[in-house]
Amino acid sequence: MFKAIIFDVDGTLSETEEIHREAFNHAFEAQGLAWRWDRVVYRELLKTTGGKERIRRFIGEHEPDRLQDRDLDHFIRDLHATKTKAYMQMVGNGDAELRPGIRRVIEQAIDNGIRLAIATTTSLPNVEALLQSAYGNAGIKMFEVLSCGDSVPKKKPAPDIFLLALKQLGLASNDCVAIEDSRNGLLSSTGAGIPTVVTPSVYTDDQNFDAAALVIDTVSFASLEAVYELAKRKSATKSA
Ligand code: XBP
Ligand code: MG
Repeated sequence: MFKAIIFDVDGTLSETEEIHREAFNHAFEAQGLAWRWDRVVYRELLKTTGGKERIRRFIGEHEPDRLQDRDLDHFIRDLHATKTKAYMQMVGNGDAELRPGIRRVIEQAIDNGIRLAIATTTSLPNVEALLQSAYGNAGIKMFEVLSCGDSVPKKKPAPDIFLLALKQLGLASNDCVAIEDSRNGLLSSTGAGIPTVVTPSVYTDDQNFDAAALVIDTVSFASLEAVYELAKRKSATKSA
């Protein structure tokens, strides 16, 4: 049996990207910017992981002169902080529901002594707000490892964030299974050698998931067990 489940957050634990999008637009308005990200624009921008990196990409594509600004880093950091505050507020108001199947998988993992970890590009305060809203104060303690956002030099699709989660768990990749919703996330988890189940989300349902062991709408504990056993069998045949 696998020893740990490593969860992605946005789009996997919960369909939070619409809340992120609203929070970005709130921050743009609050800072007097005429920018508005609609769903079509956001679907494309989401291919750039990390909110700060996403803002920088948008500036490069729409207001390239700003790239010369000496205080651009400060401007982006400040704008992103406003966005994170708005996001936390909305999640705190209960706007984010766990995706179907997630609560049951977490329950069964705890019943079976399976360790829980998170590997996400989003910021730690956002993860804490979501876990708090879903489980109250006990939420954060349920996850032994919270590997988030800027704690690694390279964000998804680089494997860094999943490698950090493995290191903090003290486990090998083939002791774990991962759940992701996006191609960037899948490339990151499989890049770290972790068998991965993909549950496509509203913003990733058109992406390529060839590297996934399994693509399903709703994750179940049995689907994680199946993916783990398949990966174990594959590595056994390879070494035979
Ligand atoms: C998805 C992301 C994040 C969020 C926005 O993270 O790429 O950037 O879109 O959150 P995940 P921040 O790995 O959980 O799918 O603005 O805090 O980056
Ligand atoms: Mg995701």
